[in-house]
Order: sequence, then C-alpha cells, then structure tokens
Amino acid sequence: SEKDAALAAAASPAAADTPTIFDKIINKEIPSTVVYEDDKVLAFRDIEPQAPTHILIIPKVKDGLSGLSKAEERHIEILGYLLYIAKVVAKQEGLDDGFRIVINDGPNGCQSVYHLHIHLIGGRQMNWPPG
Ligand code: IU
Repeated sequence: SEKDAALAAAASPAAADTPTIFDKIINKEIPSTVVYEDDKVLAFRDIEPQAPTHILIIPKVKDGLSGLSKAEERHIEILGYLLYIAKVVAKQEGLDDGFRIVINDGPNGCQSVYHLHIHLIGGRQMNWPPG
C-alpha cells in the first residue's frame, strides 16, 4: 500500500534521494572545514578523523547516489571526477608518501551516511588488511 511504501521509505536510510546531513554541509547550514570546493564537489575534514589527514569528498548533487552500489551509467563522469579530486586534495595535503581511499557501502561496509563519499585518509602508516 501507499502507507507501507511511505513507512519503508522513511525507515530506509539508503533511500536514493533522501537528504542527509551532507546536504546541510554542502549548503553551509552546518559548518565544516572545507579544503576544496568547486561547482561539482565539496571536500571537507571528517569530524571524527581516523588519521592526521581524513577528508571526505562528495558530489554536491546526490542524484540518487546514496552509495556506490546505486551507481548508474549517468554517474560515470562524476565518479571519475571525485576520484581525480581525491588525488588533487591528497597532493594539496602533502600526502607524498601515500594515502588511502575508502568508500564504505551498506551495512557490511559500515556506511553511516547515505550520500556517496570518498574517504581520503593519510599522514600515517596504514594497515592491511583493513578491519
Ligand atoms: P561512512 O563511510 O558513511 O561511515 O562515513 C561517514 C563519515 O562522515 C564518518 O567518518 C563520520 O565521522 C563523518 N561525518 C562527518 O564528518 N560529519 C558529520 O556531521 C557526520 C559524519 I553525521
């Protein structure tokens, strides 16, 4: 029924176009430390850094990309652009000895915010395998 559908949509944080806290960060309704911004993407420092450098790179327009698992062909350009900007920001942050890129997806991936984001983590030796 319509009610069941509405309940399911409200209960599902993965709903493709449900706004998240990242929309408020993009709109500057919530402050963040922005390290890179252009018309397509925003990069800002994670509030709970897991390393000396921990930055999130996100598309300004969600367009259904609640996570990488929701990617469609129309997203190919922004996906490539986000990865390129991750490299630009890594350089800007002086991560010349290397860094790590992470995209958590879904419950098993420990995703907590359902607006696609690339973690750029660096400034210390990483471990492998990841937890
Ligand atoms: P995840 O991959 O969905 O688990 O990553 C979400 C990240 O967003 C996580 O590292 C949080 O610390 C971070 N974050 C943030 O930087 N600012 C916020 O207001 C919220 C989460 I909520």
